[in-house]
Amino acid sequence: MSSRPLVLLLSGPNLNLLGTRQPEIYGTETLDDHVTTARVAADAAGLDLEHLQSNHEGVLVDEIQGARGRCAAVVINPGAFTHYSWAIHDALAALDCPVVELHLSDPKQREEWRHLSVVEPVAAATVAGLGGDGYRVAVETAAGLIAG
Ligand code: CA2
Repeated sequence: MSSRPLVLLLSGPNLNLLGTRQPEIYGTETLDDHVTTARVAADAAGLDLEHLQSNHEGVLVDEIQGARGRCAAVVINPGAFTHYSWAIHDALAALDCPVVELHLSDPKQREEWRHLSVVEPVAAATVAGLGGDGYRVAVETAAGLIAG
């Protein structure tokens, strides 16, 4: 059994489709590729990493609630929930560990409806616009926050 601090990586709706459409925005890598990148970065930082993707808001809320007292940090790409899920906002706000918001694209450079993030106010850091490399940067950011 590992005793390394645990990072929970959460992926929101439609991110399971990565690599199949809109490569000009989201790249050609799959979600599995990004999770592998995150795992390598976590391992190098001495952290364990768990990943869950869901298209369902309540499943993500349950998973965030389950992270309380169990995880050292949460890295989340909430997908479109970023822009309107106050339920995810409230669940993240109740955490006792740092949250890193992650996006492949930079939503603030896209359509106006993507400019609001309801996750941003409860995140210690946001990583956006770096494509797949953002997964490495987000985990390294989480490691820095865990280390204090
Ligand atoms: O840039 C990001 O990572 C986003 O979180 C991705 C979300 C979008 O709603 C956010 O504004 C920004 C959408 C993910 C959907 O990904 C797809 C990938 C391939 C085909 C269809 C959707």
